[in-house]
Amino acid sequence: MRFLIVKRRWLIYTGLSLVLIMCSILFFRPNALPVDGNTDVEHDLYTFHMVTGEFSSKTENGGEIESYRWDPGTIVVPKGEEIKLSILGVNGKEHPFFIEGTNAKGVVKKGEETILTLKFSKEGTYRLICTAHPDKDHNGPMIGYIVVD
Ligand SMILES: [Cu+2]
Repeated sequence: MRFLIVKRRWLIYTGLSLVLIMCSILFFRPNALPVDGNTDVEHDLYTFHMVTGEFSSKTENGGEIESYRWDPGTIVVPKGEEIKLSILGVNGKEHPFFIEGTNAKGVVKKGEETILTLKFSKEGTYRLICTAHPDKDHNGPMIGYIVVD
């Protein structure tokens, strides 16, 4: 029976070699490993995107229920920074809206992008409310939440 004898020193040398190889790869090609937070999109840091969406379903007695939504339903934005909110109309013909506690308002139309420039000076949660679909009796609630932090 033959045994392969592995000396502790070999393991250490092998480990050190691997570390050295990894370091030289990173030194010569710093983008070789995927890194979170690659800042190529820095200019877009304060642009927030939403779309208008729709849920629909049939009830047991054959009725239809539907609800329009902002998607994502919540965004977190920085306080005191100018941000852009871009909303693309996908579902629903038209969504007139306002942001509670501000004078921001507008309309999102199907196939069009509505872009607002906003700056919140106070922390808090602001509701983005579609006046055509504000609650369940009007195919809503189409209410989004803008958390200013
Ligand atoms: Cu709406």
